[in-house]
Amino acid sequence: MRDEEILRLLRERSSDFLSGEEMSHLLKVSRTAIWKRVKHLRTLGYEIEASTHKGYRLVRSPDLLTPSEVSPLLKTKWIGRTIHYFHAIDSTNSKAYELALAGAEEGEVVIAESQEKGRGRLGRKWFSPPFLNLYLSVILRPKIPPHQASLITLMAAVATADAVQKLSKLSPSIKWPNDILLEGRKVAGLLNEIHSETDRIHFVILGIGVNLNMGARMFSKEIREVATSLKKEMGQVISRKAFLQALLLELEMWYEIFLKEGALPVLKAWRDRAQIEGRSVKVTSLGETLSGIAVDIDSDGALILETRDGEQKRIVAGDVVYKKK
Ligand code: BTX
Repeated sequence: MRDEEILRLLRERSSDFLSGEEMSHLLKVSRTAIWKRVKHLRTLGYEIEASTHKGYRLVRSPDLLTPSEVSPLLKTKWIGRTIHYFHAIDSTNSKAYELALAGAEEGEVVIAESQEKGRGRLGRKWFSPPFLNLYLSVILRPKIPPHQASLITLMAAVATADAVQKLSKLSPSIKWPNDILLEGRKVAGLLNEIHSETDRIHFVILGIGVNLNMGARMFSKEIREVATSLKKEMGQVISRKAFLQALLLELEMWYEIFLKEGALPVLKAWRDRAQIEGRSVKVTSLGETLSGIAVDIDSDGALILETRDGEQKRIVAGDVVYKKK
C-alpha cells in the first residue's frame, strides 16, 4: 500500500471522515497497517484527524511536490504528466539525462525537494536546500538542428520569467543567457544540457531552479549578494505547488509556440524582458573577457557584442556583467 492510495481515498472523502474499516476493506490491508501509514503521513506534514468512532479525515496537505499533490493541479496537456519525484537527489538534470538515455518520453519531469550536487553552468554549484525552492528538469525532444539548442534556453527563460510574474505580480528581467533577475538579483537559473549528433538533437534536458521560499538568512555566504527569492521580494510565503503548476503551463505554451511559429515570438518576448540593446557589458567567454556594447541577440540566441574598436563579436556561451550606465 502506498501513501498515494491512502491520500486518494481521503481526498475523495475530504469533507467527511472515512472509517478505518472501510479503508482497510478498499485497500485490502489491516486497520493497523492503515494507522501506521497515517502516522507516517503525519510526519510528512499531512494533518489527518483521527477519531476512534468515525475514522480519518484529511484536514490539510503540506506544500510538497509529490505527484499526488501536484498532478491534480496541472493544467498542461503533456508536460509533467509523468513526474519522477525524489526527496533528495544529486541533481535532477543528471537523473533526467539518465532517464532520457533509457528512452523516457518528451514531457517527463524530474522534481526533487533538495539536491546534493545541484549544478550550474561551467561546473558551478546551485545551492539547493530542502523543501523551500523548486528544482526540476524537463525532458524535451525537439526536432531542431543542434545550433538552435540555445533557443530552447531563451524559450525556457521567457516561460520562467512569465511564471514568476504571474505568481508574484513583480516584473522579472532576463540576463543573457539564462538568469532570471528580480531587483538585479538572481531568483532563478537555467541549465540546459543536450544530447545530439552532428545534425540531430536526441534530447534536451531543461533544468530550472527557482528560489521560492528561501528566507534572507538562509542564503549561503557565497550567494548572499547576488541571489534573491520570491519570498524575500514579496515578503510572503509562496505556494510551491501553485508555482510549479504555473511554470509547467508556461513552458508547454512557449515550447509549442516555438515549435509552431519558430524563434521570432520567443526572441521578441526575450528582448522585451532583457532590454539588453545598447547596454555597456563585460562578457567572459571561454576564458576571455571582452568589454563593449551589447547590440542584440541573433536568430540563434547568440549575443552580439560591439567591442571598443568597433568590431562585432558573436558570443555563443558566457557570462555577462552589466556595467554602470
Ligand atoms: P549559473 O552557472 O549561471 O549560476 C551559478 C552561480 O549562481 C553560482 O556560481 C552562484 O554564484 C550562484 N548561485 C548558486 N546557487 C544559487 C541559487 N540558489 N540562487 C541564486 N544564485 C545561485 C545557473 O547556473 C543554472 C542553475 C540551474 C539549476 C537547476 S536546479 C534543477 C536542475 N538540476 C541541476 O543540477 N541544475 C538545474
